[in-house]
Amino acid sequence: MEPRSALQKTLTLGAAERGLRLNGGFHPTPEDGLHPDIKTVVLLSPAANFWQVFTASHEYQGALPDPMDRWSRRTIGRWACELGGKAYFPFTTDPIRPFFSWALRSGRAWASPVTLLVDDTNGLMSSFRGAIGLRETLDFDAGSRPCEGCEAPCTGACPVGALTVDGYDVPRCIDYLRDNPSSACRLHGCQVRLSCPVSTAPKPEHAQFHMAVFVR
Ligand code: B12
Repeated sequence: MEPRSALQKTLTLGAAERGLRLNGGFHPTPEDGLHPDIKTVVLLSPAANFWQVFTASHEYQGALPDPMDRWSRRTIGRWACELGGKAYFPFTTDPIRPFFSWALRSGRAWASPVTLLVDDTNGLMSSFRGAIGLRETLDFDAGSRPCEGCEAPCTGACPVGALTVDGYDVPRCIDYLRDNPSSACRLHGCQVRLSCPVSTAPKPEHAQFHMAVFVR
C-alpha cells in the first residue's frame, strides 16, 4: 500500500519495525460501538518478517501460554498508546471484535469461494494480529479481489472435504488434524489456504505453531 499522507507513512514505517503491515482500514459508524472519537480503524497483518520478529521476543522465548496474543497486546497496545489511539485484538471475547467483517469493510479483503477471507497480498493466508483506532481520518486505496479469473484450487484442496464451497465442517477438520500429526496440514498449514496462488507459505515452524494452537 502506498503511503498517502504523513501519518500513513509513519504508520507504514511503524508497522514494518514491528513485523507488521497495514492491511487497509475503515471508518467506523456509531453502530460499531467504538469510542466516538475514533475516525479510522487500521487493520494490522503479519509482514513477511513477522515470524523472525516474534520468535526474538520474550513472549515466544518464555514459558507462559498464548505467547503470540501476549506479543500482540504488548506490541500493538503500546504502539496505539504512542499514537493516541486504541488497540483492538481478534482474540478478545468480551467484547468480540468482528475482524472478519472489519476486513470485508476495508476493501482489501474478500470472502473466498470457501468463505475464508482472501486478501490481495497474502491470499487465503490472510490474518490479523490487531487493529488500531485513530482520531484522524485516513483513506486507503481499495484493492481488487484476487479470485476473479482464478480456477479456485481452494475448492478441492481439503484432504477430507472439511473446508469447501459448502462451508466449514470444523469438527471434521479438527478430528483429521488430531488423528494425522504428520499430515501436510499439520506440518505446513491448511492445504486449502496454501492452495491459493496468492498465498505465501509460512515457515514450517510458523505453520506448526498455529496448527498446534488450533487443535489443542
Ligand atoms: C471464532 C473464530 C473461529 C472459529 C469458528 C469459525 C466458523 N464460523 O466456523 C474456528 C475456531 C473454527 C476458527 C478457525 C480458524 N480461524 Co478463525 N476466527 C474466529 C474469530 C476469533 C471470531 C469470529 C467470530 O465469531 N466473530 C463474531 C461475528 C459476530 O463476527 P464476524 O466477523 O461476522 O464472524 C464470522 C467470521 O469470522 C466467520 N469465521 C471465523 N473464522 C472462520 C474460519 C473459517 C474457516 C470460516 C469459513 C469462517 C470463519 O464466522 C463468524 C460467524 O459467522 C475470528 C477473529 C475475530 N475476532 O473476528 C477469527 C478469524 C476469522 N479466523 C482466522 C483464522 C486465521 C482461523 C484459522 C485459519 C486459524 C489457524 N489455523 O491458525 C482457523 C481455520 C482452520 C484452518 N483451515 O486452518 C482469521 C481469518 C482467516 C481467514 N483467512 O479468513 C481471523 C480473522 C483471526 C485472525 N487473527 O486473523 N476461527
